[in-house]
Formats: sequence, structure tokens, C-alpha cells
Amino acid sequence: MAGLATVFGSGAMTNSIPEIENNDVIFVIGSNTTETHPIIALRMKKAFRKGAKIIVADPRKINLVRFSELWMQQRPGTDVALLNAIMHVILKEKLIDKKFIEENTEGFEAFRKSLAEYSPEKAEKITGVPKKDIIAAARLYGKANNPAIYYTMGITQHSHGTQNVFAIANLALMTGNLGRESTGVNPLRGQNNVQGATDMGCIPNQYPGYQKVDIKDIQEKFETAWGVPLSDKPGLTATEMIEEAIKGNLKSLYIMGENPAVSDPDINHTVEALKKLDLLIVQDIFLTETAQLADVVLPAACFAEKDGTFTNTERRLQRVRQAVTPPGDAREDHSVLLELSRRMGHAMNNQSPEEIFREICSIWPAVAGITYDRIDSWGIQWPCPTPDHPGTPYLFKQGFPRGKALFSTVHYEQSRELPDKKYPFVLTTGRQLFQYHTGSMTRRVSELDQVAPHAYVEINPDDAEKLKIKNEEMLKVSSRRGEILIQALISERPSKGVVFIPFHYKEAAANILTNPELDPICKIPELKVCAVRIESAKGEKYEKGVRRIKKTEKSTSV
Ligand SMILES: Nc1nc2c(c(=O)[nH]1)N[C@H]1C(S)=C(S)[C@@H](COP(=O)(O)OP(=O)(O)OC[C@H]3O[C@@H](n4cnc5c(=O)[nH]c(N)nc54)[C@H](O)[C@@H]3O)O[C@H]1N2
Ligand SMILES: Nc1nc2c(c(=O)[nH]1)N[C@H]1C(S)=C(S)[C@@H](COP(=O)(O)OP(=O)(O)OC[C@H]3O[C@@H](n4cnc5c(=O)[nH]c(N)nc54)[C@H](O)[C@@H]3O)O[C@H]1N2
Ligand SMILES: [Mo]
Repeated sequence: MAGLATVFGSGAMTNSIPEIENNDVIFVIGSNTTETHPIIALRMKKAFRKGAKIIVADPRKINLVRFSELWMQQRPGTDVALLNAIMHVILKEKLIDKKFIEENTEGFEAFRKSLAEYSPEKAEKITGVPKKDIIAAARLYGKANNPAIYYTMGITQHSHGTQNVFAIANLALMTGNLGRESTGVNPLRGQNNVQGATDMGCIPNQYPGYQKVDIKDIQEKFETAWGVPLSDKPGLTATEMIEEAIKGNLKSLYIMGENPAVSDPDINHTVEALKKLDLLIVQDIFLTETAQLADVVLPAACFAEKDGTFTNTERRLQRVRQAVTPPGDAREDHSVLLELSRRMGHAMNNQSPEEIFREICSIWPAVAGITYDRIDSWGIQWPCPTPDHPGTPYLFKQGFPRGKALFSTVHYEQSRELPDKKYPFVLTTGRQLFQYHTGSMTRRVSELDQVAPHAYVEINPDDAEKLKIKNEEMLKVSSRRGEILIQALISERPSKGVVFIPFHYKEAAANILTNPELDPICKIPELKVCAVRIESAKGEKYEKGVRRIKKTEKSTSV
């Protein structure tokens, strides 16, 4: 998948946001778009009013289901089986784009054969989605002129997340829905500037612009640009660092703008790892749960207090301008880094955000044509290689980076922890509209606290009846790693046997329960599937806003 994976690895949308309006089929899989990307969801609704048909594949009855032609409620963790069966039907009903496959792709034969075993009947057994709906989805997507796929964490946060993404890429490739306007494979990026962070090499094996650290020419290019010798060894991913800290191999850690003591899976384990470090430095705008464990806290300025650029989910570089001055000792992140570097004996030349931006454009060819002047009033989408280039709304118009796109053969694998007698429910975790991640920012806003004041576990009415649970009753939810106290929210959203907890609330942190198993390729944790037990919490003490950490039998840190 080399060619496509480079781009999907960057997680950018292949196509742009305005193009959504002209999709005739919108396939949303594992994205609660109306709550997590509400502006993009507005475009989807606009397309819907223009006649687009929406297919939703999500284990929960999310808001977008109301607008959908078809909703497939798969069991969490079964997307490969679902997607392969959709492709099985597309193949059988001759809805593939033969010309596109011949001209633009490789590996079709092996891929075609791999689909044989994924009949809709078999997929129904694995996924719980009725055969007729799988066939209907294949026909809707396969016959559309401008269909696009939108996905997010429901697809990636699995021990087989990479396989899920490959399956999605296969679906777009076999139907020729890449490299054209209003089509594509579109992962919606989560944070305002996570695209920019990835573009800038906040990945252990790449320098800015997806340039690999272990390629000699690239190593030399960056050594010349920066005037320092550089290592050719890929570093560790964030999740691997926790393991190395536990083993005692990682001695110090500098965390900027993350709160892993609440956002990492199996928090008991994470906190133990952070405590084991010789030196923990945390640079944040607030004294978070992670910062409280630090030896040194560096106060940072927030987005409204600094200059620079943010790059959004459609690869658009945009200017950010300082609106207010930072409070107290808080400083812009880049100036803290410059000062640290100077004190450690390496004074950097580039000081202002604009100078740093010029350096970026000089070492990453895809943005070589962009200047502060050009993005003064409106951003530009990379690639933009020359000063007269208008930017690129959608990728692959002129073919794929590796020449031909490669089909991958992917097979269904079960999630690592499945329900059993002791832990009979599947827990899936995620977000809701009114809170953001670990709540370190949003839970300080009293208006948001009024609408979304506490954690809850969504549970299907049939399950609630069986367990004699009343709405809003306090429950104890436990997994092999820990337990939390949390209110019941009886809801038709999850199916029987599946429960959902938003991970925003430290006093009932979903991540005390989650499974830290990783996808072997991209090292993302399996945050969307683990096994839990649900009981009444009678006699247990619960305090709003007070962190409660309790281990159970097999927390990996015990
Ligand atoms: N309000 C708000 N918005 C946010 C954020 C926030 O914290 N709050 N965070 C931002 C960030 S960083 C991100 S990454 C995005 C994430 O955005 P999303 O990925 O949309 O958010 P999630 O709630 O994590 O999960 C999405 C959906 O995946 C479904 N799901 C669970 N298990 C599975 C499965 O096995 N297969 C499939 N196909 N679906 C499954 C869930 O039911 C859920 O509806 O949101 C961004 N936007
Ligand atoms: N169970 C479960 N866990 C999950 C997920 C899930 O779906 N389920 N989703 C995962 C995903 S996709 C994500 S993205 C993570 C998010 O996890 P985190 O990134 O750890 O969560 P945030 O609360 O967004 O933490 C960001 C921190 O940055 C600080 N900050 C804000 N602006 C600035 C700034 O300008 N400079 C500096 N230095 N700091 C700043 C904030 O105060 C905050 O403490 O959670 C992951 N964890
Ligand atoms: Mo995210």
C-alpha cells in the first residue's frame, strides 16, 4: 500500500470539505460526525438536501442515522468482515471500475480472490448486519457516480485498525472513486492542528513532510539544513514509550499538550509508567492530571495567545493570529523550545513564527510555493510546490505517488478481548458534543458543565431490564484492568450487549477500563473494544470531579 499509505498515513482527507456537497452517496463509517465534526456534518446535511444518500455503519444509533438511507449496526470490531462482504457483492454484481483498476492499480487478482470467502451470509454472522443491508450498501456505493467515504476513530482505534483502513482504500480503488472531485477516502482529523503536527514530523520515523529518518539522502538533507548530526533510527511511538518507561529503559519524557494520565488506555498502567521516570516535563496551558505528576511544569500560551499557522483536515494551511497576550509566565510553545535549545548549547537561527514557516517551506517540497503573504486572508491546501501553484483541493488527479496504487489483501481478525461470562459486555468509548477529550479545557466552562455535567454509560433497554437497572442509577463498571462508578443512561443507541462511555470525565475515566493492546503496524491502542461487567454500585462512594483510581484483578501494572 506504499503509495496510498503515505498519504493515508498522514491521515489527510484525499478530497476537500466543499466537495462534500456534491457527493451523491456519503458512506460514514466509525465517525459520529454530527457530534465530533459538526461543521463537516452540516455539509453532509446540505448534500442530503440536494439528494445525496447517506450510508451509516456504526455500532450506535448516532444522530446521522436520522438522515440515512441505510444504517448498518455492526458489532464493534467487525468492520473488515463488513467491508469485505460489501466488496464481495460489488465484485459479484460487476460494479467494479475495470478501466481504473487496469490503469491505476496493482495486485487486483490476489485481492479479488481474497474476497471469495466473505459472502454476505458469513458477514451477517460475524457483524450482526443483515445480509440484505450489506447487499443494499454495496449497490448504493457501487452504483453511485460521486460517492465518498468518511471515517474516523471507530475505524482506527482497534488492534486491526490498519486493516480497517486498507479495506476502505480497497473499496474506493476497486470502484475508481479516488483522484476525482467529490469522491475519495476521507479520514476527518480530530484536533484543530493535528494535521499540522503530523505534517511537521511529530511521528517517530519521519522528519517534516513525511520524509523518512532512515533514508540516507533525507538524513543528509536535514543535517545540512539544521547544521547538526542526526540519528537514522526511528524513535518510539507514544504508546511504546509507556512500555519502555515501565521496563526502565526510558528515563525522561517531555510532554507537550497531552494529558495521557486521562487519555491513554489502562490509566493505572500509564500513571505507574510516568511515576517511574527520572524526569517528567509537562508543557501545558493548565495544571492537568499529567502535569501534577511532573518534576517540571512549563506553562504554555494557548492558541489565541500566539501567532503561526494551523493546518486543517483538508490539508489547508491557515494563519493564526495573536488576539490576547499570554497570562503570567506562560510563553508560546515555540519560544519555550527555542530557549531550551539555546540553554542546551544550540541556538537556532529562526526565531519568529514567520521565519520558522519559511524554513518549513524550504525543506518540504509540498509547501514550497506557500508564503505568509499568500495565506494572509485565505489558506492554501498542500501540495503547493511553486509560487504560482493554486494548491490542491483533491489528491491523485495525476495518479498515485508510487505510480500504481496497490490493493492489500486483508482478513478479518477478532478484537483482542471479547466478552465472556465474567465480563459479558463489549465496551466501546468515544466522545460527545459538549466535552473535549480529558475535559482539561471544556470542564472549566460552566455553561458546558450545565449541559454535560457527568459521565454516563449508555446501555440498551433490554440489557437494563435484565440487570434491573434504572435510568440514572449509579453503577459499577469493571474490566480486567480497573473499575469505575458511573450513572446509567438507558438508551436505544447501543445494541444489546454493547455499552458506550465517553472518556471525558476523570472521576469515571473510561480509560481505567480500556485495553492497551496495540495495532502492530501503527501502534494505535484498541480503545474501541474491551470486555466489561456491570453491577449496582450500592454502598460505594462517588464524588463529582474527584479522581478515583481503582485496580482490579489484572491491571497490567499489578
Ligand atoms: N465534541 C468533540 N468533538 C471532537 C473531539 C472531542 O473530544 N469532543 N475530539 C476530536 C478528535 S481528536 C477526534 S480523533 C475526533 C474523533 O471523532 P469520532 O471518531 O467521530 O469520535 P468517537 O466518538 O471516538 O467515535 C466515533 C464513532 O465510532 C463508533 N464505533 C465504536 N466502535 C466501532 C467499531 O468497531 N466500528 C465502527 N465502524 N465504529 C465504531 C462509535 O459508536 C462512535 O459513534 O473527534 C474530534 N472532535
Ligand atoms: N477511551 C478513549 N481514549 C481516547 C480516545 C477514545 O476515543 N477513547 N481517543 C484518543 C484520541 S483520538 C485523542 S486525540 C486523545 C486526546 O488526548 P489528549 O491530547 O491527552 O487530550 P486533551 O484533553 O485534548 O489534552 C490536550 C492538552 O493540551 C493542552 N493544550 C491546549 N492548547 C495548548 C497549547 O497551545 N500548548 C500546549 N503546550 N498545551 C495546550 C490542554 O490543556 C490539554 O491538557 O485521546 C485518546 N484517548
Ligand atoms: Mo484524536
